[in-house]
Amino acid sequence: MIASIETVKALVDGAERIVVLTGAGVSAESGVPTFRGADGLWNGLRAEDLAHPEAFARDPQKVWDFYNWRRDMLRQCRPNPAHEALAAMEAATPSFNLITQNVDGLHQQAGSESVLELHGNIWRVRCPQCTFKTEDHDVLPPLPKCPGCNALLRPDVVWFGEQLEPGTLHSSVEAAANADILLVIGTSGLVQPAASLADLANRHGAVTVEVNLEPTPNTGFMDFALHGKAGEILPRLMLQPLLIG
Ligand code: BJW
Ligand code: ZN
Repeated sequence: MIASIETVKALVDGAERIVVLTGAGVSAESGVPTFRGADGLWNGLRAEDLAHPEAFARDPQKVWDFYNWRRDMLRQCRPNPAHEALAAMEAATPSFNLITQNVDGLHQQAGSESVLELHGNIWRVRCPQCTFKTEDHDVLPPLPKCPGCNALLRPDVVWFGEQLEPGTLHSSVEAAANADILLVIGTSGLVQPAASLADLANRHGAVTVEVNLEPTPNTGFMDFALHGKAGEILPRLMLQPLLIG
């Protein structure tokens, strides 16, 4: 059901346990391209087709070029009012969980402290052969090698067909199952298991609210939908009433 911001704000204000699931749309107003739709192209290739272990095995140079291009682009991106409103919501709410599918680190840059990163983080790089893992914001050599074992390093992100980090997934499932309200913001809801967190929360009695530019396949089973830009809607959920007198 399409709701008014006032209705959703009253639900957020009245909730004790707030859980938020974000996707690429929350970073769109920071200039980060989304995955699907007209934006989801890189050099004529579909971004989601590069996020595959098979693509990396077939042409690691092309996949690394894509990730290095994104790292370079992301260095210039800053959090937008949606990220900032969610950081403020966390600070104002004793039980708050932010689950993100995004790998860009913009929630943390905005001040969010406890972020469950379902699909990893683009600033981290790891060795598939040994335990080496590192994090920095530089553009890397075209084919970076492990300093320990010389294997080809890879971005520490989750590609299609790969398992999500079990602890992060477990914490996300627990949070969704115990939420009073789940806000699902800027995701097409096509990628599993992230997409089913909304259904899970719903079945456990949470109020579910979708914030998106447009309807998604999940809109039908959400309790409420707000259509518009996350960077315009979320700050309005955090507005405090003016004190008079
Ligand atoms: C705005 C806006 C604004 C724009 N304001 N809104 C069950 C059934 C079928 C398949 C599967 C299943 N379980 C698992 C699978 C397979 C697969 C999957 O889900 N496939 C489907 C696509 C069919 N899942 C997996 O493989 C996952 N692994 C797994 O489950 O392991 C076990 C297993 C394996 C195999 C079989 C069974 C079990 C791993 C998924 C990893 C996804 N990885 C990526 C890349 C991450 C690294 C990187 O960034 O490079 O994650 S793919 C890409 O999609 C990325 C995103 O996090 C993810 C979701 O995208 P998102 O965020 O929703 O973005 P968009 O672009 O799709 O949507 C943006 C939205 O924003 C739109 O709706 C806009 O309208 C909106 N918007 N501006 C508000 N200003
Ligand atoms: Zn190594």
